[in-house]
Amino acid sequence: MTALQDQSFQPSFPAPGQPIDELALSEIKGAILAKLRLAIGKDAGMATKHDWYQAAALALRDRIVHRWLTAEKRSYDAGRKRVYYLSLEFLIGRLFSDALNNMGLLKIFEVALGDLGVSLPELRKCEPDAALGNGGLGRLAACFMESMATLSIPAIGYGIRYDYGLFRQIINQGWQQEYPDEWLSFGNPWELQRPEVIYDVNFGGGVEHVDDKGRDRAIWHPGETVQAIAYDTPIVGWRGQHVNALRLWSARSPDPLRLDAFNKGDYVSASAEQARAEAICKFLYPNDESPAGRELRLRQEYFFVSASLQDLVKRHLASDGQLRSLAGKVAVQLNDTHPSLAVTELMRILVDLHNFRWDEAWKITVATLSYTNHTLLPEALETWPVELFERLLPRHLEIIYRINVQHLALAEARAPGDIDFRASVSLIDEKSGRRVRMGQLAFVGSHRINGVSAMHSDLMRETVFHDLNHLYPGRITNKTNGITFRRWLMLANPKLTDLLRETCGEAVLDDPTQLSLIEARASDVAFQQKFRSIKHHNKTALARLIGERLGIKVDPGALFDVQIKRIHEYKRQLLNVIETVALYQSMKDEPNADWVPRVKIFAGKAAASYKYAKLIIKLINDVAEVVNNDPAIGGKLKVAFLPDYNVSLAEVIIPAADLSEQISTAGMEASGTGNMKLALNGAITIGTLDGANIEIRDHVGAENIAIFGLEAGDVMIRRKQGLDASDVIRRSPKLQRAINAVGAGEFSPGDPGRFESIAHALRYLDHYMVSADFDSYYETQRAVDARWQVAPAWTRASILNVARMAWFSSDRTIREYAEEIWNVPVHPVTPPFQEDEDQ
Ligand code: T68
Repeated sequence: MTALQDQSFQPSFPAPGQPIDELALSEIKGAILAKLRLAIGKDAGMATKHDWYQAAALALRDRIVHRWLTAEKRSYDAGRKRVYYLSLEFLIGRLFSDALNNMGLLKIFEVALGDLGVSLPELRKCEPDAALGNGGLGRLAACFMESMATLSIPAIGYGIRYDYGLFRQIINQGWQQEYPDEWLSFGNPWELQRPEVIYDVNFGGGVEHVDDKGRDRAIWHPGETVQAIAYDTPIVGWRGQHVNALRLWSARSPDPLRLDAFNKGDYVSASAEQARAEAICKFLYPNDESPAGRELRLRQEYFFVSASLQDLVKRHLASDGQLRSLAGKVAVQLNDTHPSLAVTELMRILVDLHNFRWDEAWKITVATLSYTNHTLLPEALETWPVELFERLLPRHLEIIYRINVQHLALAEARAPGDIDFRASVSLIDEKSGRRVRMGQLAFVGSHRINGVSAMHSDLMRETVFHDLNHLYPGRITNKTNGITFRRWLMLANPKLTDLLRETCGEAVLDDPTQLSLIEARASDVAFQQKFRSIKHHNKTALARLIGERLGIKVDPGALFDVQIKRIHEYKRQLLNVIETVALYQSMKDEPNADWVPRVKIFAGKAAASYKYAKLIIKLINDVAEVVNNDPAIGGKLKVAFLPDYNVSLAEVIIPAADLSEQISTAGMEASGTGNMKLALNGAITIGTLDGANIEIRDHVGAENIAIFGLEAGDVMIRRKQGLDASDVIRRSPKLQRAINAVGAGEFSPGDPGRFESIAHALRYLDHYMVSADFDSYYETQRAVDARWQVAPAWTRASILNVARMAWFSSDRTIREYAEEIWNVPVHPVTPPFQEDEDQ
């Protein structure tokens, strides 16, 4: 066994300038070359960059797999409780650098590849950005996987291996266009196919009832079967001490080819079943905050829930022999309502397949499951027509009805005769056709339900889950989101990381609370100078990218104002662009005033069917076209919309940001996580009191964040008064002028009516409070300008943001889930290094 495969081998995380171990270096080089020849089938002389990337990734994977197998064995031998994270989305992005960094092999691979004549930064770009998620929800799942591995929690993430991830966004003449994301076309070196791990997943057919002494048992005779095959991707934790699997299911037909049809020359029908089965894992639904409302989506949900539960039950039976102990050995976390069918599927497994009495099965189910809610938007709360359920999942519908009987009896006991209360908590919505409510189902079937920020969890108790909270008091709890610092600080911002290591000591890599040590240096001129030059370096890289991709020249000395997230009305990119217009108009009025040079940077995708969001993208691009080319403002304002936002682009933008736009309508953003990534990298937040912004303010200090606008309570009151914004517009000449310019086509001279609908909404249908919040936002932006002009004060606030963000590490979040929901122990990382005590 080689040194690097040996389990006692301790990965090294060399500080800058520390020498490399020559023996390990030559071994890595040998491993990469061997992969190139034996796994890729190429010689160094003929290998493409992509071949080198694959070879290096495979060499790294070998080292991870050794640790993975050891970790698996260790946790089984110890009979440890396992966590299963069920999510239809994992927005993992690229894994190469992440895995290298966590294994402590980043430096040595860089040198090894350099010696072989290839550059690591170049190879990194060969890896497609795995976009198996829409936005925050999917990225959170990816951060959680990394933190669970870091904390040595035995866990599996279950999801779907989509052939095509989130669409690729192209901006054509300012409009968004969607193209398929072919992320698997060059193969995927990280995954291991498990042809032997295969489960039948059934749909349709009918149900036969068994008279079995009141056990409610049934036999389901399905009409269709699809097979789920496992693909495992190892997720390595910090310092490589523990590795977990991300297990993604691919669908195929048990009968891939009907030979009779094929032999008759009917090739289409011969593989029709295969096509129908494969459709399940073909696409990630490009929906953010609104359910697809399509049968295929429900098929996806049941497909992955059923395969995952079969898999975890089998594993549990193999180690424990009986299901009675399930909740003691297994915790299943439902990431939003998409896996809610786990409630009914686990009941079906226990009652129909393992002969449990209903009540005992129910206790086990509730004790095993817990559910995370990510949104309060009524249009995003998933429901499915009863008729569709009847056709696709007849037994599950019966189970839902049976759960509902018991549940409504409890409601009746709690509020006798209160029909409205019963209707509000029922699993079936009787108002708009009969529909199954997935949020209610997940709530009733879980022992804990959590929101993702303090405010969001409070609003859950007060609004959508008010009545359910009354019925099951104490179930709702809060787990404020977090982000993995390994990716969002160490990897994205290596220069800042070096400065932090130098200032706080090596322990900062393991324990983010050490970041607070830079507080003492926040006003230190020399430290500020270093800090600023790192930001400038990152901004220069982003400016280069903006130049390359958009042909727009931006000055790295300008204030980089960043809004990067899904395009949605409630996130209010529109507020930002209207303020841009107003600022532009003011600059034109007084071209010689002392304007702070600003670059407004936008990136984000709109759901393909979300017309209004796509129009907002067009408006941003039309405003950019005019502003960027107007010599009258002397380049003081630039607008850049970077296309195809993804994890890799975020890794470049975030370290370069000065100002972080977190400007959602108060009460509408459940948490946000981009807000945390940007603040951790020293951006100052301009934001509303919404989601986790509130907790960010509490941590960084009110003087180091720019808060503006209506609060959630104000928004509710104002909405009740009506959505007409004429009053605020009348009082705000700047707003009036900006809306008029947009509405009259000043930014769309070739199509003057293009943005009339936007102007109309701003005037009369201000549901998202864009007009209502405009003045407050505009003034706060000018206060930001004033602060920017005092560089030491700005830098101090920026440093204090970094120093005080430790709490937003996803390690903290996962520790809370582990202790308060899953009841599993965590094992913090044990650093291999010893601080030199003589120093
Ligand atoms: C986000 N939700 C929240 N949803 O908007 C954000 N929705 O505030 C929060 O920080 C984040 O979750 C993590 O908790 C989403 O990203 C979706 O992507 C989504 C996908 C499918 C259907 C509905």
